[in-house]
Amino acid sequence: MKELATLTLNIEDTLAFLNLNAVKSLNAINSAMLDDLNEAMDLLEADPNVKVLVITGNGKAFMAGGDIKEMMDLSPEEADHFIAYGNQTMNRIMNLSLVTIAAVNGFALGGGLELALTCDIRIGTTANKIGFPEVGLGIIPGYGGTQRASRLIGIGQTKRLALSGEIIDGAEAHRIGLLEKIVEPDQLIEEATKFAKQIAKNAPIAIKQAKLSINFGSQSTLENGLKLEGEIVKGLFRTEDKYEGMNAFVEKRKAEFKGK
Ligand code: CO8
Repeated sequence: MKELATLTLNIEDTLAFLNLNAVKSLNAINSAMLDDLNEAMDLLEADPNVKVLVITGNGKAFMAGGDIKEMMDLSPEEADHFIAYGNQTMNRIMNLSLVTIAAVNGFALGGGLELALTCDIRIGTTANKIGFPEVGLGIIPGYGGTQRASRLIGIGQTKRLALSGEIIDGAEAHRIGLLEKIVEPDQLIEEATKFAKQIAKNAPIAIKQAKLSINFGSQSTLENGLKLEGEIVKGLFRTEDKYEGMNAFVEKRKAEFKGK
């Protein structure tokens, strides 16, 4: 277990659990947390055994957004740095080669929703309060929210949230596709862990390549996306895991993947 000022990172074999731990400020994201997120990613990238990362928040919030107390006195120049550093960190999380699951507890507002949007999968709860309240503070989502939300739930629902500051509950977030799964609050970590294990038991290279193909496709033309998918699937036919997976099916046994 690695304990940093604003979060803890716990690696358990193929799974890792990152708990935001700035409970007094409802895990509001500031420069210190950005530093810690980057340090956590350094550790994760150095451990090739980890297949799935679950991110959650300690206390009653996943994250209540950017740290308003840090942002309020920033000059426009200082804000430039805060915005660039935040975006660089969010992009780094999105492009991690391991699979990321946001186990969204309680509030996920502003930057908190933006962090959840960098993850591959969002599991929420019936007790969630989710939204983009930034326009009420005189700004807009600045850690990729307007772009990533539009790609996930469409322009209309993104405008609904980002222009009004409306806070929606977990059921509504699930209905519009902002959460892929929804459970009761006391089942959140159990469900996220179960799903993480389900992902981690699959062929490691295939998991990574599926993520890459989907992420690339969401930012490119259909033609280019299909081209990349074709290259990837051809490449996977050269892996040992492809032989193992298909042989195991025919031999009616459990596949033993090696990530080769
Ligand atoms: N920043 C700093 N401190 C916060 C934040 C925050 N975003 N949210 C909560 N806190 C603090 C409170 O100030 C309070 O501290 P204290 O005890 O010292 O007064 C403590 O956390 C507990 O909060 P509350 O007492 O308010 O708890 P409640 O349960 O009454 O309310 C809410 C919970 C509804 C979540 C409420 O705290 C709230 O509305 N928070 C702000 C939500 C918000 O507006 N988020 C968007 C922030 S902007 C943003 O996310 C942009 C990110 C990227 C920006 C990049 C461009 C610069």
